[in-house]
Amino acid sequence: MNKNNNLCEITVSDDSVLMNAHTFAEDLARHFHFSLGRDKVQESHLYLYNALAITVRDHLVSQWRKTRMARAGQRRVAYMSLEFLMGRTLNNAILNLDLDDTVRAALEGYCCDLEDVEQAEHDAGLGNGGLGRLAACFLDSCASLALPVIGYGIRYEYGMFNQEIKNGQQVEHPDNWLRNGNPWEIAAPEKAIRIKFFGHVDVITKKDGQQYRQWNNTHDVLAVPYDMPIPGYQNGIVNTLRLWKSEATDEFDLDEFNAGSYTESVARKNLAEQITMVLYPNDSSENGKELRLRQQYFLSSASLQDTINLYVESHGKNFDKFVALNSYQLNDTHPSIAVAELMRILMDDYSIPWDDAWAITSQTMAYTNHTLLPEALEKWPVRLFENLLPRILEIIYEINARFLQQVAVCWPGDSQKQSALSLIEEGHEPQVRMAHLAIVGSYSVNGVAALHTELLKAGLFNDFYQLWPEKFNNKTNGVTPRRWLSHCNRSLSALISSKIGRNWVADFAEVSQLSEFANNKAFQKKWRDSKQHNKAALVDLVEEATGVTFDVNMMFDVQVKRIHEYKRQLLNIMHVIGLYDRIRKGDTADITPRCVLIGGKAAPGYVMAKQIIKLINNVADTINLDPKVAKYLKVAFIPNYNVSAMEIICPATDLSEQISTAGKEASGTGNMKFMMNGALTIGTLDGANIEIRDAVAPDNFFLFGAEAHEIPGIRENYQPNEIIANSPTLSAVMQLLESGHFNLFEPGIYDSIIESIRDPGDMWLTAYDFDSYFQAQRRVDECYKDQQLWTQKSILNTAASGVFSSDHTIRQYRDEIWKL
Ligand code: 26W
Repeated sequence: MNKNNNLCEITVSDDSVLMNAHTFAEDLARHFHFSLGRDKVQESHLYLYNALAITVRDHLVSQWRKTRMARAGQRRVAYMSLEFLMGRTLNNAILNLDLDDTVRAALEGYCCDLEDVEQAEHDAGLGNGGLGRLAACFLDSCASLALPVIGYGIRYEYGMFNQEIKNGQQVEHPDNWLRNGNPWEIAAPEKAIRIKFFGHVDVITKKDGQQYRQWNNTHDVLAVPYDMPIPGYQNGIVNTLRLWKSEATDEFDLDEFNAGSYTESVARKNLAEQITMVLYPNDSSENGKELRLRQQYFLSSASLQDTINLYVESHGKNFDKFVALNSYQLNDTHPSIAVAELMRILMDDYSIPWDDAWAITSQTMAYTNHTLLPEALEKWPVRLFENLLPRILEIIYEINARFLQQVAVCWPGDSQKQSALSLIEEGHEPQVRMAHLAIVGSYSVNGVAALHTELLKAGLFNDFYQLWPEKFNNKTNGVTPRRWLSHCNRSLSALISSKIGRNWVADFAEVSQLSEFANNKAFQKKWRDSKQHNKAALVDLVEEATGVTFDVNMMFDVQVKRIHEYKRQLLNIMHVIGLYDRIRKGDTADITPRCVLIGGKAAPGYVMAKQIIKLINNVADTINLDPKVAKYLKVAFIPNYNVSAMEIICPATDLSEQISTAGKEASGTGNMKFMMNGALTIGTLDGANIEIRDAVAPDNFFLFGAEAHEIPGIRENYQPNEIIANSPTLSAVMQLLESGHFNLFEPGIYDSIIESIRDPGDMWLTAYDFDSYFQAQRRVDECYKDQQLWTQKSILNTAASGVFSSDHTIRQYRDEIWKL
């Protein structure tokens, strides 16, 4: 211990001596008995889990400190995201720290398996779907590649809702994921940051006549950091995910206080705490709720101030080196208000003139777009800004005025271009277009798959592309092979390692060596055995969750993702109805028995998506009750699909359903998880499916459906009723739907679904793609009958999945955007 001034530094002699395999069991016992005060293992394993988590965390903390120290003075990236869908942490930490054997040995004294203990951990579901899980995979890859990237997000008290299926319908329950505490987080209340809201802007004139602006009379909220460790894969690196919790300041409203309303004044603190209370469960349409805008500003401001404080600590108020040392990646437009907020901080807090502040901002911000759906593009009413963030609105107006001058130079006298590109959408309720703010303020704009980026450049953002072609680039998504193969599929991982060694976990390109063994009969047999083993685990999960008994000898056909019309779960269930019809009519000669699993959550306000869930459940009930059908077809809707469920589902899947209307799915990442685990894909030419098919070769992918470039032409003269009339299979499906076969006691509940299929304005072209889909499914059936051929294709899929590792993606971010 050495004392200097009032700073007292405590050094621990040598972490590696204190914590090693020998003492792990003792450390675990000590935490169990003393830190937590327990002496019996309960059925829930909660305390044992907590003791184990703290013990593992001890190992992380020393590496965490070393990583932090080694990083001082280096260029860093802040990955800003309203969502981080982390799932469970324990097993990932054990894998990345290489503690598996140690932990298993230590648990022997407690009469339970690691797998049992892991179940006690609640998923951290701080995200909706693809975008949030991508952020989590990226953090794993950044740490594994030893990159100085810090994640910034919100510590929602309630994550993604829990979904229950009651009478076939989705019912939402709050996800109180912190109820039993969170052993992984470390709070630092002393590092809280002040965030301003409301108030007004004063113009102050300095002695030298210079004017500057002050945002006064604000209602401030504190942002308290909670840090989560992000271990790299067996490389001694531990990065940080910093999640902000909102808290009230200890200040009282003086007027209220003097008026004697002490209790009211204290109670008002709740308002501040509301900001980080709950994750918004919408993944495609924004309904302009003020609280959501508060969350966005809260995250952006806290994270920017945090990075700037760190910079100022070592460089003082000279910002010359700021651009060289900092970059911000905006995960969609959700944190794009950071563009204006960085301007505000630099100008108002550090007296930097506009032009210099803009040079800094526009050379540090980078924006990733995740969707082409127009309804998902965020816009905020100007009137909301006026009230909540008046200073920010001023800055947005000024950015816009200067930007529109540039537009005028490029397109002189073109007022249409002015209004199309403006950051402000005029109308009776003027709105701020957040995507425009993000593009104007960033040096990089990227899409998340090749097709998606091309569509952005050619369509949605074409004007911006013409202005600044050099900003636009593609970064095809990826997923981490640690969680999505090594951890979740132990049997296949062991088999892979037996052939090519274990280095593929760190360098996933090495899986390509598997293609050599694709035709090896003995290897194929083991590959199939592993799949059967994983299918047995999924059978248990489905049985427990739904009561439906799947059969490992049937093909497992799976579609799990958010429920959305463009993802076309409806098309999937229509194929199921078509199969059911064939089976009932005795046309079973070339049917391959299959178990169809569908899962996913619908946004609570998305009526059509909820009706689709109900339809899937009713179809499942009808089919599963029919004994004549059981041999050929079983259907289940798995409730509460989440990260932990996917860890059991993707290793057990034979057929991966990626059937979105072409041009609508930006990338998809579930498609990659299935491929890594040896599933074959049936899919459209959409998002990353295109790259998946190219990588594995067309022979090993079941393609169907209209292509993105054909779709506008098809829509022009779309006659679904004619298509239905001309297709016997589709007619039979519609007949079953329209006769009320699946809703005998609930007349009319599917009318709007039926109408949507028959509507010439159907955006998703369900009827158009049906026959093509049905035929592709017949090719699937045929192929699956030849188990050798199927297994060969399965091996080739895993072998070709190397480029879909998020390590590969992150290397591209590192080299082409972040320049780390
Ligand atoms: C306005 C509310 C809101 C919330 C979330 C709008 C949009 C979103 C996300 C953009 C939805 C999302 O998760 N998009 C998905 O991002 C994945 C990662 O890039 C892609 O793989 C998916 O194709 C895309 O749908």
